[in-house]
Amino acid sequence: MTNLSRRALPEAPKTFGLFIDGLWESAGDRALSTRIAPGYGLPVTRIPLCSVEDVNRAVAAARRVFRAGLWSRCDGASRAAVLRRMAEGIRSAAAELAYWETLESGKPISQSLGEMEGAAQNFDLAAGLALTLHGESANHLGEAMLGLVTRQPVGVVGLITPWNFPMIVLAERLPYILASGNSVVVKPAEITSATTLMLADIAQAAGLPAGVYNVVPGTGREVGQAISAHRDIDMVSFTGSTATGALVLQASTSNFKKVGLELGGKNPQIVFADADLEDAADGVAFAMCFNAGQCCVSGSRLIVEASVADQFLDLLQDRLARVRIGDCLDPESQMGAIATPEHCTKILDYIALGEAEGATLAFGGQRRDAPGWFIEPTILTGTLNGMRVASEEIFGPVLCVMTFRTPKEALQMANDSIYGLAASIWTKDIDKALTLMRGVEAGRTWVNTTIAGGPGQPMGGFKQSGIGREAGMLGVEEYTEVKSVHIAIGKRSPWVR
Ligand code: TXE
Repeated sequence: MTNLSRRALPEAPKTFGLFIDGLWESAGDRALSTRIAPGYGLPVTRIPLCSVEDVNRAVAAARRVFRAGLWSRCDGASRAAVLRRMAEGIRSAAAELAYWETLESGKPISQSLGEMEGAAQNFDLAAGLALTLHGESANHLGEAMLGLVTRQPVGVVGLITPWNFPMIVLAERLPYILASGNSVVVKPAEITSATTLMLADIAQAAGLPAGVYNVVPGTGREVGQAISAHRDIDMVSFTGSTATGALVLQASTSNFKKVGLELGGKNPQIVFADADLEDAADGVAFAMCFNAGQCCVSGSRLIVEASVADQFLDLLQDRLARVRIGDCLDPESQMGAIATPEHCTKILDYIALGEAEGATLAFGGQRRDAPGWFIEPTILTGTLNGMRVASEEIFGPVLCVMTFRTPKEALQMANDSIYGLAASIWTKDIDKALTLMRGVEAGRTWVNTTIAGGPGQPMGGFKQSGIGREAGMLGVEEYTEVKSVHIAIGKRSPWVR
């Protein structure tokens, strides 16, 4: 059982180093970025900002160990044992990891604890996949030929992660990257680097060879860009905004590295009149408030059947009024802070823009008076996909509401977006559920639930929400190269006669 008593704030900010080739280095003369806890407005961590030179050293270490084969060529069972020990290490340190995650990110402590367990489960799953990863054989090529399709690690992977889910986004990628034998250079978001750095000790204690996991915190412009453009990195995995994803993709052409991108979303919650409206209201409330709406799969557009729209909004508002917002370290809090004051202003500006565009502010819309940065769950009604509030990713607890009359219209509204990350469909009619599920353009689709499910299923987006898939066996395969092998059997039929 986790001890859920409230822990005090740290007396002084904790200073971190960087981690290259199995060794901690102190910040030295590098600039230190001080993180102000968004839930409290107090300094909590100090993170070194690495240079391009640091990236080069980390990549060289990752390449060295990859070539040496300590990890890349060891058997799957050995890799699985290390990944399982990493899962256990995360579980043992969950309270400590969750504490720093909450301080840096502003998420409620109960959520952070849940995310540490989620992270551990990804390592457990990847351990199993390390045991089972294999290729194919082609025994149908005739008497004189056997075909093999083998998978091998792609090499050195650069991993750039965002601030909204520092540990869980890392854990939805890292163990799958490691499962096939790759080495990794990670750049966490500059404002939430603590848990990615803390994982280095866990990896080392679990027996991951030096150089396989390197962490170079720093800015996106310098370190992120250097990773994306690096000629000795074979693949880059990026999670963040669509605009920055485009920069990563452009930089990756330096050596045409493989690219995985998980980008923004403007995810529809489609509610039919025949749904269990109580369940749907609870789901829609959760999907817009989870992580204070700073979530790529956040439910940010409500597309509700006109005949029940008023009734549904009453049910939804009743629930939103009861969401417990605030004090991130209080185990009872459900919704935490907005990551930065700049982002808080951006969300409030979007709410004002919505009203200027003709939407009605039906619920919330205010910043909470607190030492940190909190915004109430907010509903804008009368929105249309053509409005900026209904088409751009706000990344806050803001729901845009529109109504439909037919399933065809609901589908058309849901798909009228440059994004295609996630969608939720609420109906008790199996035909509607299956038709909408097939037609909706979204990498993750939920029926009568939302933001649910474990790491066993792949995640990723359609359209401008990304390239590739993470987690599950597909997540392991993304980080492998496929080799097609033909083996002749018997005497060669001569070409030169
Ligand atoms: O994102 P960035 P920001 C969306 C969300 C949010 C907006 C801006 O709408 O409001 O993006 O957030 C690194 N080369 N999402 O500015 O810039 C950066 O250091 C390489 C959605 O924080 O995309 C960080 O580690 N890397 C999203 C990571 O990219 C660069 C999660 C993400 O930051 C870089 C986060 C560069 N030139 C934001 N510039 C989701 N899909 O969940 C920055 N980075």
